[in-house]
Amino acid sequence: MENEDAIRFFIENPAPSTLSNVENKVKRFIDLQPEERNVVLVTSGGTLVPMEKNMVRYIDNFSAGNRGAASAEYFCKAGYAVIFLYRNYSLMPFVRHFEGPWTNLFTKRNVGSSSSWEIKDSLKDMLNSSLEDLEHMEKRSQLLCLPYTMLTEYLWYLKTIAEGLKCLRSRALFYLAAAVSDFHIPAQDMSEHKIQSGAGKDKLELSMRPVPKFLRYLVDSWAPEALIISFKLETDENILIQKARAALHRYNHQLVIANLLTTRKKSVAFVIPDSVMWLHLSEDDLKNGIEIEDYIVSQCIKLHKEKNLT
Ligand code: PAZ
Repeated sequence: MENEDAIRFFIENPAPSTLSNVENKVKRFIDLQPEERNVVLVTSGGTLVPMEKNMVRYIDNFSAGNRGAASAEYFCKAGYAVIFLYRNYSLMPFVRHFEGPWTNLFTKRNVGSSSSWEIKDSLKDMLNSSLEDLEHMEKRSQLLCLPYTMLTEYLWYLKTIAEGLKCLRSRALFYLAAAVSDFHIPAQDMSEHKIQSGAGKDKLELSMRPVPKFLRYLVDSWAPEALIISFKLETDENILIQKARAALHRYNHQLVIANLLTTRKKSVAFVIPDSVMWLHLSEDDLKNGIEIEDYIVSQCIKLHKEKNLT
């Protein structure tokens, strides 16, 4: 039944025209990897669900993309090759500290009677080392960045990347930090044109359908030998662990990392079938600029090694 849901979803939402380009890039990237290098897919950012076919309005999932971008960096630094599937214009590895209003990066310098804009002195070293790191990772074929916007693009790309990574068997790791919509408006129910307001309309009623649970297909058939780590975001702490456990039980993968919206940057819980381990940044960590993704990624790599030893 669930399998039929997924097949129907892909029939009703045909592949984006960019899919073969993504497929080729992924294949080339995997071919370039040395035998001993592990490969991780890091997903990041929120998916967008259109309300109209000629889209004016949409429903978005919250995510700035910091978790994904920071984690991708730590995986690269630990020697992994990273496929970074990210929401277009969300944060990106190595240059994530320079996002935001770009005019903030520059200062005006007066030289004699003329003036010119230059990068602020305080940012020069950081910019230099970030761009060096990025260049280094790209030269070593350790980073492939693939943008998506729509939920349908995300799901098609996820499937295609998983199929590409299948040949790596247990060397592949999936680190699913993107915030993926649970609901969508099926194409056949979607308004062709901009939904109209006007006289007599005092409310807008939308009917959305659940998105098939693709994690099941990833675990069962797209990437059965890979280590699969998903994230669970909640806003109510009373249900967080229970929901993470339910996901683990339902999809039968290896780890759910649970976090609350308000504390996600300093606390996460690692939920595995028979235990829960909380990871909190200490006051010292925070003072020293340690990021929680540094610890999360180390734990995930440890788990990947352990899985491949057994
Ligand atoms: O992108 P960000 O750093 O602002 O937030 C990260 C996060 C909360 C989106 C991520 O840790 C997460 O929980 N992703 C899964 C969300 C979900 O339950 O669908």
